[in-house]
Amino acid sequence: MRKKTRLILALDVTGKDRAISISKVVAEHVDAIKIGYPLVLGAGIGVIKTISELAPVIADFKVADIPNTAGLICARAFKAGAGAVIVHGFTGRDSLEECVKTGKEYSGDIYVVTEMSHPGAVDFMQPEALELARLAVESDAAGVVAPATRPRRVKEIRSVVGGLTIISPGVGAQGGSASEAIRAGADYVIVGRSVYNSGNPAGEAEKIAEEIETCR
Ligand code: NUP
Repeated sequence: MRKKTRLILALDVTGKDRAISISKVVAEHVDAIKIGYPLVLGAGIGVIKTISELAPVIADFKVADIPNTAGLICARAFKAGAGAVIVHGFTGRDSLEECVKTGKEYSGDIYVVTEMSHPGAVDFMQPEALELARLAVESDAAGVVAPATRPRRVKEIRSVVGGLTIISPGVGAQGGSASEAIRAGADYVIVGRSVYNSGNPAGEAEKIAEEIETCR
C-alpha cells in the first residue's frame, strides 16, 4: 500500500455493481479499499480481484480461529487478490503467527485488531489492547488497527508498536476525526459510510484526503 492520501475506503456495500462504481470514482483519492464480509458475502470472493485492479485490497475478515483454520482463511484471501488481511490477536500467539507466516508466503500484510472503535470495545478489548499491540510487534505483523474514536488510545498504541503501521477506523459515521487520528499517530484512516453513503463519494473522499494533508 503506497502512502499517498493516507485514506482507506471501507467498502461495506453489498452489491457488486455499486461496489465497483464507487471504487472506480474513489480509487484516485485512497491508498487502499477495505472489503469485509458484507461485500464478499453479498457479491462473492471474486469481487476482491475486481476491486484489486482499481486499488490495493485489505480483506477485513477479522480472522479469529485455531492456527490451521486461521491460516487457511488468510491464504484464501491472499489467493483471491488481497494485499493484506485483518486478523484478531486475542486468539493468541500461535494463531497470529500462523497468519503472519501465511502472509509472508503470499507477500501479503497482516494487520492485528487491538481495541475496536465502537463503544462496546471498552468492555473486553480495551483492557488488553496494549498487550495485543505488543503481540503484533512480537509476531512480526505489518501493523495494527486502532480506534480513531479514541485518539488518546491511538497515541498509546503507537508508543507500543513503534514503526508498525497503524490503520484507524471510526472516522465520520462513528464520530472520529481524520486529522485527530493522524495527529495521534495513525498512518492511515479508514472511512466507510460517510464516503459511500454520501451523494458524492469521490468529493467526500477528496475532502477527507485534504484534511489529512493539512496534518503534514
Ligand atoms: O475497530 C474497528 N472498527 C471498525 O469500524 C475495526 C474495524 N475493522 N472497523 C471497520 O471499519 C468496520 O467493520 C467498517 O468496515 C469500517 C468503518 O466503517 P464506517 O464506520 O466508517 O462506516
